[in-house]
Amino acid sequence: MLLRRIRLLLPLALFAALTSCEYVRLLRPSVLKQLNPDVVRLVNELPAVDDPNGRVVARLFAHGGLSHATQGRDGVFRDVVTIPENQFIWRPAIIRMARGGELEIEVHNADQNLHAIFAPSIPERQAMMLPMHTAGRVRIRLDQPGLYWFGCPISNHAGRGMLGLIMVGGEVPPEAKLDRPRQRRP
Ligand SMILES: [Cu+2]
Repeated sequence: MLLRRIRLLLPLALFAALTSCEYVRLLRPSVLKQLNPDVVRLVNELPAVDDPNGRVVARLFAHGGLSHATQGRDGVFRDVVTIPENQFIWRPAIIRMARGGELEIEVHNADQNLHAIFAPSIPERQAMMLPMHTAGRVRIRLDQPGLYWFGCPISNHAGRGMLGLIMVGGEVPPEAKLDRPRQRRP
């Protein structure tokens, strides 16, 4: 008898727990509308990023989303980034390169403010000014796998959200890896 009652109550309890759970609210149409393909790509990519970096990336760059740079026949990776109006973000905020090499970023400033891009590169960082409603291209070289930051150096734009990230994939030589197992972080 008791067992039967539990059998009846358990699904009800589970249902109550689920519907009161915050995550279910993510399924509302108004929220789903905000999940544009760039953001979905970012969410899908996060499990591949190691723990501490994954958390930083998720916290700072979620609304700009992620895109995969495409590699042309000439071997150069290319991607297009937009600065939307009045948002002080890069969209996408994260560019994923499958491996090291050259990356050409086409930047469109759709905002009414002057912006600029400072991007890491070997041997020297590249910079480009972007007056309002203009576009331009920067070509950079990143040889090693890892996370590289780019940003807008004007006023406090980077602090307001104009920080972006280039994630370069690929393997590093064994001698460049840490010689200890993966550690648990607090
Ligand atoms: Cu700016």
